Order: sequence, then C-alpha cells, then structure tokens
Amino acid sequence: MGKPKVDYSLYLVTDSTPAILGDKDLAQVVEAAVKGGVTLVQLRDKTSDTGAQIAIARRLHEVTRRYGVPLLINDRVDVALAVGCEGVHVGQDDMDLPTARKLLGPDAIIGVSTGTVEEAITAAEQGADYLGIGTVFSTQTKDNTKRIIGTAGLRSILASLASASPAAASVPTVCIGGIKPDNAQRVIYQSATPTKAIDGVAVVSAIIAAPDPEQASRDFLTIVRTPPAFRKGVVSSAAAADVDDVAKDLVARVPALIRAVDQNGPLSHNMTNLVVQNFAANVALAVGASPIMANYGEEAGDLARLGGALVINMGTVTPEGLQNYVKALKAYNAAGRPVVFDPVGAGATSVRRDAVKTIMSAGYLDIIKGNEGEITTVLGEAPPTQQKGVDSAPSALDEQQRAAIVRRLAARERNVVLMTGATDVVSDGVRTLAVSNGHPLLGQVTGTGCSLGTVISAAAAAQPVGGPRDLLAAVVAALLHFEIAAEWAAARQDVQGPGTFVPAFLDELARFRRMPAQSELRWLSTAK
Ligand code: 3NM
Ligand code: MG
Repeated sequence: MGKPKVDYSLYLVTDSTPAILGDKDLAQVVEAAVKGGVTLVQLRDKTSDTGAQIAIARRLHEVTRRYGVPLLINDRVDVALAVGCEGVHVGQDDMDLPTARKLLGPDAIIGVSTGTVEEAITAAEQGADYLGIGTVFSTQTKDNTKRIIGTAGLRSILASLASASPAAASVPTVCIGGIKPDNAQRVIYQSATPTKAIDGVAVVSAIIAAPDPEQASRDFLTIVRTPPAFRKGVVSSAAAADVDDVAKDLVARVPALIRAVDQNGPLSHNMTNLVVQNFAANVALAVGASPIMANYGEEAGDLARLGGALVINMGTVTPEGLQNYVKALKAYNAAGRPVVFDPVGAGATSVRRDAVKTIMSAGYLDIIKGNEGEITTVLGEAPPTQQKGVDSAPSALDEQQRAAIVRRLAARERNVVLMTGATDVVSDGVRTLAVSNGHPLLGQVTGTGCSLGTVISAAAAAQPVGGPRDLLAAVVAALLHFEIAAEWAAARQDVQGPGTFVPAFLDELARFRRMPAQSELRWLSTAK
C-alpha cells in the first residue's frame, strides 16, 4: 500500500448547509467537482449525527475512489476509520495529531489547520502530511474563524516554515478562506517566498455554491495552474546586485522608457481625487500619454482592454468611490494591465486605513507610491508622525529607515514601492535605490504628487505587453522625467514662484520627452 502521492492543487472542502449547498445532492456535487478536476476532497460536516456522517462519507468515497482522488474527513477520526478512506483533517481544537496518527497508522493522510507560525511549525514537525493555512480572507462559510491573515500573513508563515527545519521546509501547504477564481493567482503569487510556495488552494463556496460545480472546478484548476496575467513578461530580480550597478543599469534604460511613452501614447486611466483631475490630465498629455479621468467602475473592463494602466488615487475617497476602485482593480488585474495605487492620506483617518485594507485585499497593486506616512501606514505600522492632512509632513526617518520600509513593503507585496520625499526611495524588494532629483517648488503646487502617479502609470503602460517589462525601471524613468523637468522649470528666468512654475513645468515635461540622445542625459547619474 504505502501513502498515496497527493496533488494539492485544488482541494475541495464540502459544506452541506442550505446557504452553500442549496438543494443539490452533495455526492452529485462532489462527483461533478472531481470530474472537473478537483484533486483532493474533504468531507466537512459540523452538525450531522455520526450515522449520517458515515453514510454520506461512504457515498463520497465511492465517488472519489472511482476517480482516484483521496477523501479526507474533517475532525472525525472514527468516521474515517469506519469508511476506510484516505485520512483526516484536524483543527487546533480537534484530536491532536500524534493521537490521530496512532489510530490511523503511518499511511493515512493527516492534515492540520494552522493560523500562526507556531502552529504551523509544530504540526509540520509532528509529521502532518500537509498544512491548511488560514483564514486568508474573511468568509461567510466558517462562522468561528480566529484570525484573518491575508496574503502577508500567509507569506510570513511560509517564510518561517522554510527556515525552521527540514520537516517544516518540506511540508506541503494549502491556503483556505475566501479563495475565489478572481484572487487565487494573486494569493499564490504574493504568498510565495524565494524558497517556499503554497502547493494548492482549498475552497468551499467557490465550488459547492457554484451553479455548475464541474465547470467551476475546471475553470478554477486552470486558474491555479496558470501564472497571473498581471505578471506576464515582468522581469524579476533574483538577487540584490551592487547598488551602483543597479542604478547604472536603470539609468541607462531611462531615455528609451521616456521615449516609449512619447511614441506609444499609452492610455492613463485615472480614478483620482477631485482636486487634481485637471492638472493630472495636463501632466499626462505633457509626457505624451493619453489620459482618461473615469471614476465609474463599470467602465473599467472596457478601458482595461485598451492596453493602458490604471491609477487609483484615494485622495477624496467615498464609499461609492471605494467600490469603483475595487471593480476597476479587478478588471485591470484580469486584463494583466498595471495598476498604480496612491494611498493619499492613508494614515490620516480610520476610514482611509480601512480603504487601504479593502483595496489591498481586492487585488494586486503593481506599484504603490506615497509619502513617508502613507507608505508606513500601508506597511501596517504606526506612521512616524500623526498626519494632519494629505500633504507631506517633514521626514521623521533617516534614509536607511526609509529604504528598509520601502524594501519590506515591496518584498511583502511582491511589487514595486516608491516613497516620495526630498530623497525618493524605490524598490522591488530586491533592487532598492534613492533618487534625489526634484525641486521644492513641487511642494508648493497642489496635485504634483498625484500627477506623478499619472506619469508612472504612463511609463508602466508603455512597456511591451508580452515583456520584458521592468516596473522598477518604469518608476525610475517616470520619476526622473518628472523631477528633472521640475528642476529645469524652476531654473527658468520667467519662473518667479508657484504660479509661473506650473506652466513652465508642463512645458519642460513636454520638452524633455523629445530629448533623445543618451549623451544629453548625463545628469541622470544623480540617481544613486
Ligand atoms: N476553514 P470558502 S476557512 C473550512 O481558516 C474553513 O481554517 C478555514 O470557505 C480556516 O472557501 C474555511 O467558502 C471556510 O471561503 C472556507
Ligand atoms: Mg476543525
């Protein structure tokens, strides 16, 4: 006999409550799901009497055996023994793993629910065959969930397992809780550490409550086995290179990236605040992009197919606006087009902190840009100074601390993060660099920071669809275009202050985008 080799890719956990199963027959739903490609099934029934559980378990086992898929029983070791199925899944409050192992023997598959690093390492070292890690997102399906860990929590548990011991490093893992077709790829991608990734996803309602469980399973399996559209063609940096080499390499590519915006005229779709719509649209035009200021989420599906990029700027967030951001974010993720998130005033109010959480659990944000307080808030730590408004406060951190925050957030989200300030810090979690271009006049005109998000979206959108795309390089190009144009504008004779600066800045942005030769871009070495 021996232990069967298990494929954890798509793990179906059952639920027989009317709210989820409806009036369907559970055995028929499971058969449809297994036909559709579910690779593992767990009978989870928290209410039925023992006799009824054994009866349904026998019916399910008859189905799963025919398709060569293992059947596990939630919690009930006695039911698993009675039907002779492949194993059990135990929670932290159920029978302990060593006892279950003693009763079921070495060949049984025994999985354990874990929600913390300690629980995960303990279960792995006690010989769990796999770990269920959750709860990832809030879910209606389980009423007593202990904690919502998000993709960041999932990633930190995987990272701890990877370094704890050989048993912990090699234990297969699945994640559970609110996993749906529209978030599974992002969860798999964002939770992966360099040495450990989840082996599959466990779902209840996405399949059991689906009108056609066979089709739902088939579609879900395809999704789980396909890399996300939003990472298509994106180059990833394997290891931190010498910072001078990184800067040199990025700077060398800046002229071509600026010209790409000029030549391609990419769409920059802005869902931005009421204050900056006009200015941001003018900045987009000045750098050669094609702006659309469209705040209605229903439009985003069509707009995402036009090959541009989206800016979500929550500067004047409202409940309706938040729903629109979420719709647009999902549409751009599905189309594989970049999203720039500007968490304006993130630390200022509880509404904004909640908005950040809602947006970040709704989709993948390719690029996050903000000032020191905003980026620190997004990382989930108290901002260094209480923010009074949406404008930048003076820096409370030194450059090393700022770089550490940016690098940590980018590594956690597996994206690109830019923290603006007198010195800007940008990182993809591996490559991190500081840029000290810019001019104080930028701080005296409203909407400049927000319009930088627009320029970044244009640079991100101008990268070739099939790749190679380097979003860190796009951010650096946009930042240098923006800040050096500001320096040139401020240096002009006709610029006397913030009023005359604005038209000069637009002119210099437009002039800069046509400056072709590498030799004219020597000043770019100011990036370090
Ligand atoms: N266990 P859905 S969450 C059964 O966190 C279960 O351990 C969880 O249902 C845990 O896929 C959960 O419908 C319910 O969100 C998952
Ligand atoms: Mg349990």
